[in-house]
Amino acid sequence: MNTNTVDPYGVYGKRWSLTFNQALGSTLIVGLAQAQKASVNNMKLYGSTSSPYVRRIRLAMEAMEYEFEQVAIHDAAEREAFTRISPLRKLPVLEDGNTVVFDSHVIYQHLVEYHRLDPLSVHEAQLVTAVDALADSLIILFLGEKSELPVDESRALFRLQLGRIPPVLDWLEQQAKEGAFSPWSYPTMALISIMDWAEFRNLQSFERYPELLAARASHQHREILAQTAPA
Ligand SMILES: N[C@@H](CCC(=O)N[C@@H](CS)C(=O)NCC(=O)O)C(=O)O
Repeated sequence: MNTNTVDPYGVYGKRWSLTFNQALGSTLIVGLAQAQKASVNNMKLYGSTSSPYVRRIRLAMEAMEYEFEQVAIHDAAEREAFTRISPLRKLPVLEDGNTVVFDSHVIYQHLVEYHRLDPLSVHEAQLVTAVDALADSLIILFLGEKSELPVDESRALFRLQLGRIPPVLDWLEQQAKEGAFSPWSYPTMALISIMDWAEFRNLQSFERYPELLAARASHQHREILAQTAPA
């Protein structure tokens, strides 16, 4: 309340205002606490146990309560039904109360805004983008193989991916050498998710990238990694 304004109600009015403001304040605090609690308890993550994009979000949500609902996104009927939840027909999708958030990047942003995850620095965002480039290229190669196409230099679609993967890995290796994946941060979660997935699908070996292997090994003791290993 602005104390410079004339108070037509005198002392009693002031008292009333104070009491009212205090009451309003506590109502707001209780209301916010309830909203946050309700929101935490109402979270549902749609995903799969193999997707590297889903896994990075599961790792980031380790300390949160949420329901994990598996979607067989490549099954025609489930895919069709899932369109009601996300027009993109891609995993992950987060439902938080009445809010539906699709794409791992937007989900992470949502978790920063409403569930106190650390915001990413520009460097961290760049690390995640490089991991995405690797992930997307590997996924295209995987889908090429699954579609029984010739996954080699003869096709521009695959040539571009095959040409991108080594320089991205070299760049990530250098970043690992400089300690970028030492903290248990979102870029590290994204990196380990794609490394494990690439091996799980027999798409990429990391033998030539000792710094990346060492960075992953330094986090191997975390139970959440075993709990979310690709299956
Ligand atoms: N940019 C998206 C990529 C998500 C993505 O590609 N998800 C894959 C699973 S790893 C998917 O749902 N694929 C189904 C499809 O492409 O139809 C994100 O960051 O969430």
